[in-house]
Amino acid sequence: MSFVKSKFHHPRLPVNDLGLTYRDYEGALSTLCAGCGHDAITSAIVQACHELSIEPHKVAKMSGIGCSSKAPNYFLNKSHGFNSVHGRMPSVTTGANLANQDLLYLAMSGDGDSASIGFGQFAHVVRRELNMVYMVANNGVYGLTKGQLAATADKGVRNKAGDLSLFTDIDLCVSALQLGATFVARSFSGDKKQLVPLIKAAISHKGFAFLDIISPCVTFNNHTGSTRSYDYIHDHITTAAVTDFVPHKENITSDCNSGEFEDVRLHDGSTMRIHKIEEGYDSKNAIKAITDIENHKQKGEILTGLLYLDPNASEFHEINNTTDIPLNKLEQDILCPGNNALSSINDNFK
Ligand SMILES: Cc1ncc(C[n+]2csc(CCOP(=O)(O)OP(=O)(O)O)c2C)c(N)n1
Ligand code: SF4
Ligand SMILES: [Mg+2]
Repeated sequence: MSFVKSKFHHPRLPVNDLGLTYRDYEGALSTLCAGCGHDAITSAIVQACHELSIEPHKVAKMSGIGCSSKAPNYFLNKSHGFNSVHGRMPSVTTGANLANQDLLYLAMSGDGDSASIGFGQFAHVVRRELNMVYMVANNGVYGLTKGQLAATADKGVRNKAGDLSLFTDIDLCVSALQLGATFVARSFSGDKKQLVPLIKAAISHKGFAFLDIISPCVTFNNHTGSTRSYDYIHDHITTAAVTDFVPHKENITSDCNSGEFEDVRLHDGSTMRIHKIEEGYDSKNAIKAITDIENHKQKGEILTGLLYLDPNASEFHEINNTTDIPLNKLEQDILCPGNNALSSINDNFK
């Protein structure tokens, strides 16, 4: 197998507003197992960023450790990236975002990375409402270390080695909702039609956007009895709302009858269109979203789609009233308040 990616592409590939083709948003050749769900997520991210005409140099790809955390190497090779430490991506992203709020923080994590060693960091970055897109490639196992059960594995399932999951699983969408995330969605790596608009909407959301993506591990969690295998997901997936994403510069067109969809205006002026297939599904109700997730789980189903959105969300810098200028661009004269200011501060402590 060759590990060199061909640079050749068709001369008439479609270009976006920046004149870039989707190939300009690709990364290195993937070294993940053939058929790994994480590669499908990579492809959805490439498509979403190309269609949104994201400037690659204004993106910071953040990750921890795991097969999923390797994935940022396979998209957006012209962007910044920080492959950090297992479970520590949220604190590294918080630091980076504090220093430069002008970048788009696209984070990729695994269920081991976020629901086990990094669960504490996950909880705090949600409640701090950091402006970022936090994606978890959820396969129910630690893929990179050969298939140990992750904390997202359903109680009672066995991994490929036969080990039984003894404890209650952690549902990261439920946790994110309880901790105050203002955008919460779940999707499946094999459903690009649903995944791409959700990624685009998450990118346009101002505030903390969480996306849990069921992403089967073909090597260690695709056996009979697994609740994260391709077959199981195909048989048990239920869609809460079919979501479409419409950038504000495009005319909104639809051949749906009114009542079949709802347009939700996002903070950046773009529009998210939710096609309701469940009578009265309300994506603005976090409590109901938790109940819906749990009710479907009782029936052995995985509820996907946009589960919750607060279009008027705030974010970390706003809440903390920080300066609009990225900290890494503050000049000496702003950073140093001068003698008089220092003297008056000191006077307060006398
Ligand atoms: C501090 C630390 N503890 C443990 C490990 C070993 N380790 C590497 S990846 C991993 C789990 C990865 O699982 P997940 O985050 O679900 O990613 P996946 O490989 O399934 O995509 C573990 C336990 C490590 N690298 N660092
Ligand atoms: S071990 Fe599993 S998660 Fe890791 S690359 Fe292979 S299929 Fe993907
Ligand atoms: Mg995993």
